[in-house]
Amino acid sequence: MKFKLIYPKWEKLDRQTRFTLPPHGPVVMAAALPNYVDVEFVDENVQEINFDESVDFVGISMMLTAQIKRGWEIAAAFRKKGIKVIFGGIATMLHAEEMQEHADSVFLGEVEGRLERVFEDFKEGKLQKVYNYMWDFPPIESVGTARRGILKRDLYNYRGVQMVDLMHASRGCRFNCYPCCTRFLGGKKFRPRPYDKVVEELANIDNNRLFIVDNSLAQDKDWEIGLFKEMIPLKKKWCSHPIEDNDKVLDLAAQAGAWFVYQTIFDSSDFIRERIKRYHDYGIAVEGSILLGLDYHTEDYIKKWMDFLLDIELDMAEFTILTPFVHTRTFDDLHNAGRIISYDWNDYTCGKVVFQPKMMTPEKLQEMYYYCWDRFYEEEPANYKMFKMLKKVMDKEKADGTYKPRVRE
Ligand code: B12
Ligand code: SF4
Repeated sequence: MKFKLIYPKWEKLDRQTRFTLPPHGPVVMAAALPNYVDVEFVDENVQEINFDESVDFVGISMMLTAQIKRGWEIAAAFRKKGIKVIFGGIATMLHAEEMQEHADSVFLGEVEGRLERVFEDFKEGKLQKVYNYMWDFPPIESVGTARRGILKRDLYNYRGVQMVDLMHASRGCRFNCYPCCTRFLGGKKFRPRPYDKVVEELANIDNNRLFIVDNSLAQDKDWEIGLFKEMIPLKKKWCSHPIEDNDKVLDLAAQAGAWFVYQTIFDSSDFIRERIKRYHDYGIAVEGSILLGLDYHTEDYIKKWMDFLLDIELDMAEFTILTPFVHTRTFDDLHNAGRIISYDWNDYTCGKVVFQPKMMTPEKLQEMYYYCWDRFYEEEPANYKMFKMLKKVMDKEKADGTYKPRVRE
């Protein structure tokens, strides 16, 4: 059976460094497909979709809200030809009801151990409108090695340099941050994968540079310590979301190849200054994730905050605008207060103001967003900072003999 799995394109943040990471959801999903399914994957962010190819069944994987309207268009084109379409992925779960209007079937939840039934139903002409496995999590041991072979990996590079492969060592998140919907998706229980499965998967990725995409590694100190100890012999180099602020953990993370972290910078306190310094003390670079538009953010506050960000010497920064994604506390508050000004999901890129800020006009917040990007990268442009980060990883690789020139011919 020929199954075409598609990852729709979305609009990137307009000041962001231009490169595309390989998607993770689809390759993990593909690992759980029954053997008789012949899967072909298309990432529309780097490839064209051939709508004329003959296929039996189409799957559309959507991670971000900003992808879904394009996903609907793609689905409509295939359904017009009589080809059945199933939706899955994070944004499908978040927008479950409206998704059902645009597909033959909608899969909600994690797929491991569940796709046999879906494909049997399809073969027998009994595809269900909804497969709802939300919060009915499969055993974490059943998560298999992602099927990276379906990716055209040489399309994911920065100026010809091969970038990272993606991997996850756990699911769930025990925190419940204001703008985030992960609790709704993966549950509040932290679910680590068994170390041996993680190590086996890591060891078999033929790329030394990785992005460990877990929500936050800082969920369980003992687990982190165990994980990093297991990872040291692999000599991989990796970036991740936050790592626990603890000497032993940071030291082991650095030994295990921690290259940089995406760390939310929520204010200009000494706590944040110290947090960043401590990563740096262990040789771990930091890409700050800075969210603009909270109720106490005035123009003056943001400007002073910018000075602080430059002062603490963040290696890179990504500025985003508070966006009320569904199934977050942010959405509940702004929606209930009548402050949302756009429900057009294409605007939900995190680079556009879609709500009425408390301390300024939407136009001013949009202007401050560009101000922050421009000010942060004024003296050292993003390409230069990016190159410095790459140099850090190359130096680490040269030091432990894992360096391989990765520039494509
Ligand atoms: C990794 C990640 C990223 C990576 C993405 C790398 C990549 N190429 O994939 C990075 C760091 C780049 C990123 C960026 C952003 N992200 Co992000 N990210 C995540 C994170 C932590 C994990 C996603 C993941 O890979 N999960 C693991 C995979 C295996 O799970 P999965 O995709 O659900 O797949 C399973 C099932 O859904 C199913 N499945 C998947 N596809 C399909 C298809 C079919 C047909 C079927 C049947 C099943 C199926 O099978 C899989 C196995 O069970 C999530 C949080 C989360 N826990 O979901 C946020 C999350 C998706 N991100 C989010 C956001 C907002 C962003 C940003 C827009 C803003 C930001 N700065 O964070 C930016 C994007 C900006 C831009 N540049 O365009 C939001 C999405 C909100 C929304 N509604 O759009 C999330 C939910 C976090 C949050 N803040 O709430 N992100
Ligand atoms: S922002 Fe990170 S730590 Fe906070 S709830 Fe979301 S995934 Fe968890």
